[in-house]
Amino acid sequence: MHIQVISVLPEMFAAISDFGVTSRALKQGLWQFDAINPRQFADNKLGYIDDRPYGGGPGMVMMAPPLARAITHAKDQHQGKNPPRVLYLSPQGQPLTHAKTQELAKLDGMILLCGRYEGVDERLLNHYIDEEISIGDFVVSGGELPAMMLMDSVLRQIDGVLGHQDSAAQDSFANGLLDCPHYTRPESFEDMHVPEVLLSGNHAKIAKWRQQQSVLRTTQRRPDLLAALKQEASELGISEPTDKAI
Ligand code: 4GX
Repeated sequence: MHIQVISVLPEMFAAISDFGVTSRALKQGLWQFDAINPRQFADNKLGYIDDRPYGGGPGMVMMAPPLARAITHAKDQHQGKNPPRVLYLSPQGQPLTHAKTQELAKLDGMILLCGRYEGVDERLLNHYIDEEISIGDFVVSGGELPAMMLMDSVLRQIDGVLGHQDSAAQDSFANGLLDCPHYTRPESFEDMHVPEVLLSGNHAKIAKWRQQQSVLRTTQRRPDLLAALKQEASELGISEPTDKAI
């Protein structure tokens, strides 16, 4: 997958290109990365790409023309047979979910527009952006960290990015539930013991316990996820067994 980011702070992306599993995968050629600074497409020598908002008010708005040129340039540079998806990160977008990261992981490429200041001219969003995505109902100072969160969550769905083949399948949300608790040595820590079942060596029992813990935690912490799972089941025509004649 070829990921191109458009950002006035391209150096921030070292966090994902130079560290951890995403860096190793980049070196292995499992994905390609380019950061494009939209200042290079400014129509002034100083590289200004923002201006005051029409109608007044505080802050600055990123101008449409330089961003349009940056996106067009990114599309021209795109490697891969299918056109890349153009995404904008903002709190006004659709919430990012596990299902969305799986969908994006199948793409040949993504162009991620990272906004700074108060936002981006709406006309650019309407004509150059395929999808607006939010990483949560809170505000950060720019689209770079949200873009890196999206990139990391998408990249870990790609075969070979995680060390262990089924690590991604074991993640929270992979089956619509929260993850089970995990333990490692020592067996006893500050008078707290590892659950006996995990020391039993009975793999069927262990799998059952982990599944129960996942359901219990989801019920206690995220009942909304359980409700979504029930909704999905009913849409698939899955119902609880009945002893009544049909
Ligand atoms: N999930 N931000 C975008 C720029 C901005 C300001 C105003 C539109 C209107 C965010 C999030 C997020 C901060 C990225 C504001 N855009 N992005 N940025 N939550 O908070 O994705």
